[in-house]
Amino acid sequence: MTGERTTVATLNRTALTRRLVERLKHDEAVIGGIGNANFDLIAAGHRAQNFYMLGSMGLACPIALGVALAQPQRGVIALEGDGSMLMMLGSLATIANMRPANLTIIIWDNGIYQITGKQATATGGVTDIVALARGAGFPRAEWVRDEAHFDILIDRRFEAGGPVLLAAKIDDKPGKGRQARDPPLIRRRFMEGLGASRD
Ligand SMILES: Cc1ncc(C[n+]2csc(CCOP(=O)(O)OP(=O)(O)O)c2C)c(N)n1
Repeated sequence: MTGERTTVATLNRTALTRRLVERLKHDEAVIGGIGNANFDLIAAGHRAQNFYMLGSMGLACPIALGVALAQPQRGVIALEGDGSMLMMLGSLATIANMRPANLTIIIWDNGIYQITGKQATATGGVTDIVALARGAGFPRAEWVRDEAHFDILIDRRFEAGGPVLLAAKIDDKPGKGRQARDPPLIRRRFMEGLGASRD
């Protein structure tokens, strides 16, 4: 591993997700990616503004982009695993070019596809997700150095404008909770939570 990545602590997704949710104060929309990102999001306590992506890797960021563009006054946060993010790298370029000032992306980088058996991902090798985001044109992309740094990054994420990408090196622990595997229910609750229900 080279560069800034070598100086960051290995953190825990469950603990960081809890810290994130505790710091939300403005009905922010939070879009959880497939698997562990979702499991820890619901473990931190279900919120009406949470969306849990099921089945498809890499869709937290595209969905969050759509929400951020549709509701520019609302803070929007995407939580995605490194393996899933690697499947949808083009969305970083799209987001950087569309410049939604209200969007934050958090990448949980364990360097493995944890949930399917811990196979290595590219970010477990030489690939640096923060460098990729900067190359895509993100005005701000940073490694989380430790828990206290995470809190500061979350609290001040929009000081220099968005979009922002934060990446944390995390351990190989699985997520703790389980969301309902019911896409229509997840969608309906999310739309209501955002005041966008058409029903
Ligand atoms: C297109 C696609 N390929 C493969 C899978 C199977 N799959 C589901 S989750 C997952 C791993 C996700 O890895 P990552 O995003 O890094 O999260 P982690 O499990 O490490 O927390 C895989 C391979 C899938 N759901 N969709």
